[in-house]
Amino acid sequence: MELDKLRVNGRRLQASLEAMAEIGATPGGGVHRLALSDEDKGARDLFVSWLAGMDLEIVVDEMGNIFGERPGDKVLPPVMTGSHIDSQPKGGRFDGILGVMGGLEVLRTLSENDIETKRPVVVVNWTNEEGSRFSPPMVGSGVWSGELDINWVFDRTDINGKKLGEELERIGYKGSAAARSRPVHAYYEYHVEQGPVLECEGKIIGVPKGIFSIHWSDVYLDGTANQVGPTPMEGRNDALCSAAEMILKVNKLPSKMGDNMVATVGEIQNYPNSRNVIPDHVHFTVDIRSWDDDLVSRAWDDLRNDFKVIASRRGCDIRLEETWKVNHMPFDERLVNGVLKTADQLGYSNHFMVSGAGHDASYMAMTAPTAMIFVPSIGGRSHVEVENTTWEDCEAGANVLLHAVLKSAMEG
Ligand code: HGY
Ligand code: MN
Ligand code: MN
Repeated sequence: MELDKLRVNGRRLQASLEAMAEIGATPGGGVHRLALSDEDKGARDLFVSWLAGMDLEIVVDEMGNIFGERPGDKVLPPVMTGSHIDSQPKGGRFDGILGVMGGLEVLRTLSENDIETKRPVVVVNWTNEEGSRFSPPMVGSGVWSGELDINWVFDRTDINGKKLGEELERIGYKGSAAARSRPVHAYYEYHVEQGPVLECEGKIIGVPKGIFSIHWSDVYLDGTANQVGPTPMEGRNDALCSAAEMILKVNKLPSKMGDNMVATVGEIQNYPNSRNVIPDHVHFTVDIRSWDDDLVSRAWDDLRNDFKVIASRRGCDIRLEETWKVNHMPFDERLVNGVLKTADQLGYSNHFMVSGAGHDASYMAMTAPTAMIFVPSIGGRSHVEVENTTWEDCEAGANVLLHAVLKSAMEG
């Protein structure tokens, strides 16, 4: 077959996504597939069984990253594509998994058409991209790219005190291969946009210039618990009221700092969480994002000072942890322009944009030329059970991925 006539099998891609959506399916139509959970294991096992059925070389590294390699000239660095199988607690049926299934569909299409590529082509599933159960996110690609220390990552615990490294062992995905980068000719990540831009623009393919800087921190407040009835309002050290004031400061931060910043408190625990006890311990998280790294750092410094003033005024002790930060990551111009051109050649409308969502591509771009391909999220929704993308758009994005990967895989 003429290479430019090659197309993916949209029905087969849909069937793969539907099969994966059953693993951890929630009553609300989403998925609950937290990193290193039994559901994550189930989806990993299914992915590996599909790879095994295609005579690919399968490697699982010590971080549980799963690679399926289709042969080419072993001397040449491969082209890699992939994303993540893990999901948010009440996540969507497309976030992450579309990029893993899209990569698998590309390999299936190349194999069934007996296309011999110069370079090997690798599909990858990165461990714990979401960072919801185990913070920080993107640890599989972070360790692989040399940016995160594997022992520090293994010691990260979930809310129940379970360690990441032990959970990886428990589900049988702590592989023997070193989780260390190798030369990669090009990395493409296919993903739902998770925002409203493509739908507003009426475009099918989004091509981000790169990914925002992301800063994660944890705030721990200690006050004084007491009986709510007899204790006067004056002089209370109410940890939850301190947190409430701080949370509103986070919400106001972007209008204060300007630019394209977003800032969110997504997680909070309140103890003892009893209606007739003044709260004495609160933990909450802060997520700050912008294209401008310095603005993000200044925003955190600003916030940290405000938090200390509030805690002192309310007589609470405060402990601040800067948990994780990744700088903004511009993608490879040649690859980005190649994806835009491929979308044009395939007849798909396309839009040059930026990604406010984090992806493993942030770390991959530190080790290899990298680009991403987005397709629209209906209603701009993601990280929710109603996350949705049309099958036609899924197929369109996979066709762009196919030809972007193929072009790079044929380069000498
Ligand atoms: O946080 C993010 O943007 C990604 O979903 N981990
Ligand atoms: Mn994702
Ligand atoms: Mn996500």
